[in-house]
Amino acid sequence: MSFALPRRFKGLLPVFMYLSTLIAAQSCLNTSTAINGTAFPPLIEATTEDLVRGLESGLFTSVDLVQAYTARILEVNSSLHMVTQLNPDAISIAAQLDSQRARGNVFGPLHGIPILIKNNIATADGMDNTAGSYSLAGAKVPRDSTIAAKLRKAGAVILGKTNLSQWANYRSFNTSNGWSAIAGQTFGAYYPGQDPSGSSSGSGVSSSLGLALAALGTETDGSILSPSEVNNLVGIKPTVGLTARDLVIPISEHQDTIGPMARTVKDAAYLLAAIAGKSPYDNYTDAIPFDNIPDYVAACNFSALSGKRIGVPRNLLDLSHDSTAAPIVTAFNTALDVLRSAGAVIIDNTNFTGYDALNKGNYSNIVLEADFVSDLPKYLSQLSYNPNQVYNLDDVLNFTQTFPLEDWPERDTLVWESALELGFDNTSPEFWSNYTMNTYLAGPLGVTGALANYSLDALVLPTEFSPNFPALIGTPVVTVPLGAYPVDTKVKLNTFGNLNATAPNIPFGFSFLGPHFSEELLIGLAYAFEQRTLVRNSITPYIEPTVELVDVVNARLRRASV
Ligand SMILES: *[C@@H]1O[C@H](CO)[C@@H](O)[C@H](O)[C@H]1NC(C)=O
Ligand SMILES: *[C@@H]1O[C@H](CO)[C@@H](O)[C@H](O)[C@H]1NC(C)=O
Ligand SMILES: *[C@@H]1O[C@H](CO)[C@@H](O)[C@H](O)[C@H]1NC(C)=O
Ligand SMILES: *[C@@H]1O[C@H](CO)[C@@H](O)[C@H](O)[C@H]1NC(C)=O
Ligand SMILES: *[C@@H]1O[C@H](CO)[C@@H](O)[C@H](O)[C@H]1NC(C)=O
Ligand SMILES: *[C@@H]1O[C@H](CO)[C@@H](O)[C@H](O)[C@H]1NC(C)=O
Ligand SMILES: *[C@@H]1O[C@H](CO)[C@@H](O)[C@H](O)[C@H]1NC(C)=O
Ligand SMILES: *[C@@H]1O[C@H](CO)[C@@H](O)[C@H](O)[C@H]1NC(C)=O
Ligand SMILES: *[C@@H]1O[C@H](CO)[C@@H](O)[C@H](O)[C@H]1NC(C)=O
Ligand SMILES: *[C@@H]1O[C@H](CO)[C@@H](O)[C@H](O)[C@H]1NC(C)=O
Ligand SMILES: CC(=O)N[C@H]1CO[C@H](CO)[C@@H](O)[C@@H]1O
Ligand SMILES: CC(=O)N[C@H]1CO[C@H](CO)[C@@H](O)[C@@H]1O
Repeated sequence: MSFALPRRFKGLLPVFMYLSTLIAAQSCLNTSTAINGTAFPPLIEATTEDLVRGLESGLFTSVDLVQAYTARILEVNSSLHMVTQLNPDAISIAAQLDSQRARGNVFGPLHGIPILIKNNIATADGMDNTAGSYSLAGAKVPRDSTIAAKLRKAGAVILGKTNLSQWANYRSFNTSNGWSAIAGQTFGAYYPGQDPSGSSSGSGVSSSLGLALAALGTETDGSILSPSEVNNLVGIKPTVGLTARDLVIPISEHQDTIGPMARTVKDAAYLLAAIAGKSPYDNYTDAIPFDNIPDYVAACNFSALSGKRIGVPRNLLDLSHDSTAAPIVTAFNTALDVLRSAGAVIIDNTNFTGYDALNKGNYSNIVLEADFVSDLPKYLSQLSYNPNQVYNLDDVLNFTQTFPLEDWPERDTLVWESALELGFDNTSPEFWSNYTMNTYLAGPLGVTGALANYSLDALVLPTEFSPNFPALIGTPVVTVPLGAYPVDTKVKLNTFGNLNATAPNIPFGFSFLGPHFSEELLIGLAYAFEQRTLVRNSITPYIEPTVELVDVVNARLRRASV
């Protein structure tokens, strides 16, 4: 589920703006968004703790929140196409949660708080789960996915489904990030026509603009990290197995994972705490090594970087593949000083020795293709209603090539054709020899090897270069905003030719990598970095919704008084 297309073009000059943001961080005192005389931040900045405080003190209700976020979605949807579907039950769910709160029955910190989820995570309700394909329009699942069920159990309101790169970017060699047949082209909010990256494109755009508290994305190789980076967000790509994947449209059981995309590290931590854990429907979650999920929110500690040994796998910052990423590397190098001044020890050149062999080999393509051929039919076989009778990749391929709105052959289906030509699935010896090579090069000769050989706590990379090695072995990554392209950046198109892939003001990020199930550690490091830099607040979207909670609350009070 989720494969990020590489961004081929980059801008020209570095920018690293963390100093200027200390001023922007004051806007919690913004009086125009105060509610009944009580200060409240604009929704583009409101955190979990702000929302909890407002709900607890009766400043607003969960129904108010649903109405405010819905109004904001409708304000920008015709420009950005980031939300595929709104939950028709959201208001009644919020009303129920409000009355439960009134009776003292609060499920947790997310009680009554709206969250958007990517349109490949199934819910057994009035919403579709399509991965953006007409082949799955109207299809039904027998129950909620574990992830959706956990969100509901935590009291969150599932507000709607976000647009994505169709099939999580696993269909075509020549398409655009954030495009799906069902919901059209998603755009980023930091430049007109911005490539939103993918495949969790709509989740990234929605979370960044405050169209919900936060959103969930999915990742196979880069699909949380990359759209988090270009949409100015914190993204957590969890260890494969920390979050259950049942009833989530798959690419690869060995690489798929589900995680939060939020405006702050702490918000992302609250969301991860709600969705992490074992599930009888996904036995990869059996690998979770602890009985109780660690307290990810408590891990947000300003001193977390103190005394930590942090490695830089310098040979991955490979500008020969992507020379225009030079400005990102400059900003990254400057940011290493932030870690040093927070008490971390930086060990440079902790290189990943498997890098060249991995690039030359074809193991990762083969692993994903064989997994997809195996895992897609397992998902389809669980549908309780399958209106187009698609049961395997051949069926989906045929549907896509014969259904005009799928935009074939303009957007090709070569990824699938290549997978079908492979002629084996993930039970074959050929699969296992490729999987073994892949995980050896990315593990012992990559992430886990560097951690052990240099006695490191964690590794850091520009997010641009961070997804691939962790993707192949299923280890976690957390990305935090680092900067944005400067005003004089030359605008460059994506390869499909319909999006501005590099342009002024497009954000980029800084990634922390660690061993399997090290989310608690990485969240702490990311928080300590975020609190010292506060880059996000200094980068502003060119388009923003204007409805705030105060508008919804005042309208309600006016209605009540007539
Ligand atoms: C206060 O919030 C409003 C609405 O988000 C925004 O337009 C305005 O610029 C903010 N003012 C300050 C001083 O941040
Ligand atoms: C507004 O605030 C005042 C005092 O601060 C309080 O007495 C009143 O109940 C509040 N009104 C609403 C509708 O919450
Ligand atoms: C991309 O940016 C250029 C230059 O600012 C602008 O003219 C064009 O409209 C943008 N593309 C889209 C799809 O908005
Ligand atoms: C999960 O269960 C399947 C059979 O249902 C088995 O083939 C597979 O090895 C198990 N995987 C793990 C990681 O336990
Ligand atoms: C925060 O981290 C520091 C440094 O590791 C540690 O000494 C301190 O106890 C931590 N604080 C909390 C509240 O965990
Ligand atoms: C690590 O990689 C960098 C960049 O390719 C190179 O300059 C450096 O010599 C390498 N260091 C080691 C120890 O291999
Ligand atoms: C790599 O694998 C893909 C998919 O199986 C195939 O299309 C491609 O030709 C292979 N390339 C090489 C160099 O073997
Ligand atoms: C291919 O799809 C078309 C229309 O969607 C359908 O009529 C036809 O039977 C399908 N062919 C196969 C071989 O599945
Ligand atoms: C990988 O898969 C290919 C078939 O595409 C096979 O020829 C090869 O032996 C497999 N194993 C390795 C390690 O390349
Ligand atoms: C990709 O698609 C675009 C738009 O149809 C086309 O202009 C371009 O030539 C295609 N590129 C490749 C490499 O096929
Ligand atoms: C589905 C949906 O609600 N679409 C809305 C998108 O935004 C435009 C303009 O704001 C509305 O007219 C649509 O109804
Ligand atoms: C809810 C919403 O705004 N959905 C829109 C997503 O994008 C498609 C394609 O442009 C629109 O048709 C939907 O209305």
